[in-house]
Amino acid sequence: MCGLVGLVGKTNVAPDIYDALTVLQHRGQDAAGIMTCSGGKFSQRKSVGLVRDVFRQQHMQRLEGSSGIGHVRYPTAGSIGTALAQPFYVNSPYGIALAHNGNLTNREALAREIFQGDLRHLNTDSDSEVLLNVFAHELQTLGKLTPQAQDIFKAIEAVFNRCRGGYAAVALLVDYGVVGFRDPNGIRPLVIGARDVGAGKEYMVASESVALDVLGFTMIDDVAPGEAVFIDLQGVLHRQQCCDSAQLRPCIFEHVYFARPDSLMDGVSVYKTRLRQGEALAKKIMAERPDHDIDVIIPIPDTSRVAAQSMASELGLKFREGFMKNRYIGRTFIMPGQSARRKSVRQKLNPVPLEFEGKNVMLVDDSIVRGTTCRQIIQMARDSGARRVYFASAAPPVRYPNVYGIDMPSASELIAHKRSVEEICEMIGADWLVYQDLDDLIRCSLDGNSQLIGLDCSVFDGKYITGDVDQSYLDRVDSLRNDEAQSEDRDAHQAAGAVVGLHNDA
Ligand code: PIN
Repeated sequence: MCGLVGLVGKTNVAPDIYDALTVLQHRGQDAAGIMTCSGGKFSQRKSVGLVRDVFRQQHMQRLEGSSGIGHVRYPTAGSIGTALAQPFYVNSPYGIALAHNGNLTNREALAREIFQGDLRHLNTDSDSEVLLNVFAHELQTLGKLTPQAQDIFKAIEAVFNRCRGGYAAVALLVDYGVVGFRDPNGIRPLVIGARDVGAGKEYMVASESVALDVLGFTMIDDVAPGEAVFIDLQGVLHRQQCCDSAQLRPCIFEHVYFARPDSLMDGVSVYKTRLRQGEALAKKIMAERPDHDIDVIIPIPDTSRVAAQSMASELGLKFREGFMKNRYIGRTFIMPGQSARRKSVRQKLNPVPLEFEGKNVMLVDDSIVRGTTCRQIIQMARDSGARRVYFASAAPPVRYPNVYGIDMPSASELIAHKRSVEEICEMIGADWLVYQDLDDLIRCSLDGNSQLIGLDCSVFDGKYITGDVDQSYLDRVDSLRNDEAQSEDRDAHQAAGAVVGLHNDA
């Protein structure tokens, strides 16, 4: 997952983009980048690392201009290293920079078209570079010396016709403004907000509403699926629906894990969704085992806390913080490589023994993906003296790979792939395992907005809503994603990053 920001302001925007990126840091910790535009020139700084490590004072000073875009990224298969940090840039037409969140399912075909038909060069295997080149080509085809909002929207209409998958993007056009767009299914999120300053209105486009909140912007709207927004340098907001067949099917996993709970996504409060998840789990527990002997509900911090709290209150049980988290260690889910993940769990979580000694504990997590960290955590609970260790997942079994921009492991590495709940329970070493039902999870998200009628649930049901994902595509994803392939990729890309040196230290 990645985080995006685009901003057109009245003064230098880099400090606000920096702050917005720190708010979106949970969406990616591998690399960060900012590109700004002033007087017809781009300035950029991008590198690997957290926002606070990538940008130093000297970088910020050089990032001049009242329009800009920013990006935080996490590593996906085949995309690690400084050379792949975003935004990406092309000099023609006009000078365009683009940052992207998501995944194009027809990247390979588009890469061929770009080279053979559009006569453009791609320097990486990143689908963000593909998206940028498709957009640039479509703008170029219009042949306008000075593009108007309608030209930009026409180009984006063509982007939507050519690009499949889940994607949201922000782009910066030299001396024209900032563009934002969201794929025709709205799989990846994007919001727009405004802020009044003395000199007029400033606009921000961002992956999550929380970035608007913290920077003092008022949310205007979610960018609709298949919609594009363009903020020109005079500070005028233009919006247009650029796809006839758009339908809102946002990614349910944003609600499960990725988004911050204080974000509002497509009119749904992520916090309330997670409260509802806990209530639904409690009802399932009462239906499955009305005479259960759970003494205490313990969340596995952080994401599951909200659901665990409402679950405890619905069940009339104690909610206790049994694991203390070292907040200076990154999210394990996006940590590359199995051995690094295993080590980091123990460094990240430490049990409070008095919450476990002699008790039947129900541990709650947002989801079970590989099942490796939860196995360790269950063992930690036993080592701390728990009598019985039960486990609840606020999401259903993750059985299928994600092809829309969430870096799930290959299918063979998903613990629930081709396994029953009983088998999974045994593998993770729990005395009882409860999964959320998919219908309940969907209801928890939809209940927040009556206009929302569907979600992308492919990791749970294997239904890929873009209709272009077949077994051979999944097999290719599988071979790119397993840990062995990823560590080989990492080595290769680190070497390539050093040689290609695409990054430009502003
Ligand atoms: C962790 C969120 N969450 C924890 C991510 C673990 C799956 N894992 C998905 C559970 S946090 S495992 O709140 O962001 O810290 O199934 O791979 O063991």
